[in-house]
Amino acid sequence: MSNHESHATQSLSRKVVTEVPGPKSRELHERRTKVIPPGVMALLPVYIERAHDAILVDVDGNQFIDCGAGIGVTTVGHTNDAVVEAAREAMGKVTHTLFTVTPYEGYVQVAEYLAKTAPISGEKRTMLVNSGAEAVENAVKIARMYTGRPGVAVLEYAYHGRTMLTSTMNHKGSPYATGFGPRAGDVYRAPNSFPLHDGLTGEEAAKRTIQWLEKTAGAADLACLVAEPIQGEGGFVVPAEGYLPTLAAWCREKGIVFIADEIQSGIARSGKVFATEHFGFEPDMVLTAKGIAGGLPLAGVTGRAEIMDVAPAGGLGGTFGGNPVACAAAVAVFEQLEEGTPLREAQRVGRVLGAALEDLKARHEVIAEVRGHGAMLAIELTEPGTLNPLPELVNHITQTAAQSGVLLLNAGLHGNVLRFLPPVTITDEQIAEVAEVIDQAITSYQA
Ligand code: PLZ
Repeated sequence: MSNHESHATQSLSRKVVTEVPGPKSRELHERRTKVIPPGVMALLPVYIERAHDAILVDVDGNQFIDCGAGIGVTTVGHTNDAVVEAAREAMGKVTHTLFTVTPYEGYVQVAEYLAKTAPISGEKRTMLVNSGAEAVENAVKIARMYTGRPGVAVLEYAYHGRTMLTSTMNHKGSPYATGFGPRAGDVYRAPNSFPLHDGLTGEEAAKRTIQWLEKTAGAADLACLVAEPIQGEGGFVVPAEGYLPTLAAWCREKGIVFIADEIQSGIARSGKVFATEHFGFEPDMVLTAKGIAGGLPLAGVTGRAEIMDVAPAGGLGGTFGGNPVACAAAVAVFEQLEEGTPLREAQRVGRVLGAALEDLKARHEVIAEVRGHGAMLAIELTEPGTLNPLPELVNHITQTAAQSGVLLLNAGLHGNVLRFLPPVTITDEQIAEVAEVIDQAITSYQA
């Protein structure tokens, strides 16, 4: 516990001392626009100076309750003491070698933890890369080599990244792929299971997905099906019970590799180490990133040994993949996972925030649904009595909340979902404040 700076930040709470963004942030933003293209956007252009647990402190001294955790990254809390300490120590020992040139223990340790925790039976292997999109790319490459087939099946509402292949795999053309083409070939987007909108049981929805894929792609042409057990950017879509197990059984029967993209839903986010565990099925591969290293860039492709072992020596790698500092941070995250605190805290957030959101739903007809698991919850906002999306209301809420010192993220194909993925260290009091801010924002919109 040598991290005195973060301890000083620990007791911080929500505080707004300037308009948002404040003068220093506006000045930085001005500088930024001269050197950074607008394609790299800023949802809330307050410039962050430091952060701890669930609080972000900006350069003007404003303190925000963070309900986004850098889009699901700092699950164990911003500047988590053990993560910071482990990374500092590793940094001073070895910053980089390139694991495929001269290896080091940290990479092996992360692969051992993933072999132990990934929801796949039997022998497992892991390769480490830098980002979620890179994990998806590698998983698809390996699945193609293993099956000798080209096709990649994905689901409606999916998000898998911003590289050429993964931006083709996303449901949303704009802003991810439109105009950036040509897109990757052999990607087939099938209907998903979205209980609020399709009213189907898991079996019915799976049947629809399977029929669609068999008709358009043909099972014999499919290398893999890539699915987020709980869809992230798509709006925290939780599939109906039985959907994923039915798909997984079909994949097994047809020799299609089932790849669970747990980049947003994994590593304690949903109240289980992997969200897959909520649904009772076994994928062939599971992808991790975001929360795995507590804020440092690291991602993993973990899969059944039989599949992972097909790539020849030298066929997999990358300069920075499994960087020693990032691996040390990941080990610090896994040690905490083993001890149990992040899971217990994610479950607490699920209970406390879940109840607060249900309470809001009871008082505001515009909330069509509260959904999700653990510290991965969302509300969908629609015109009362219909399912017509209300993205303007979501914008109003996020903007009003920012002015009150709460950072909220939207999601969903139509931008009408508010998603909550705070660091699990967010306190019950902070959750109550967030709910109150949203309550007032909805009321002020309707007024
Ligand atoms: N798969 C399920 O959620 C990343 C995107 C942020 P990278 N989601 C946040 C942005 O606007 O670029 C994500 C995900 C799922 C893959 C990815 C991609 O992970 O680490 O951003 O490449």
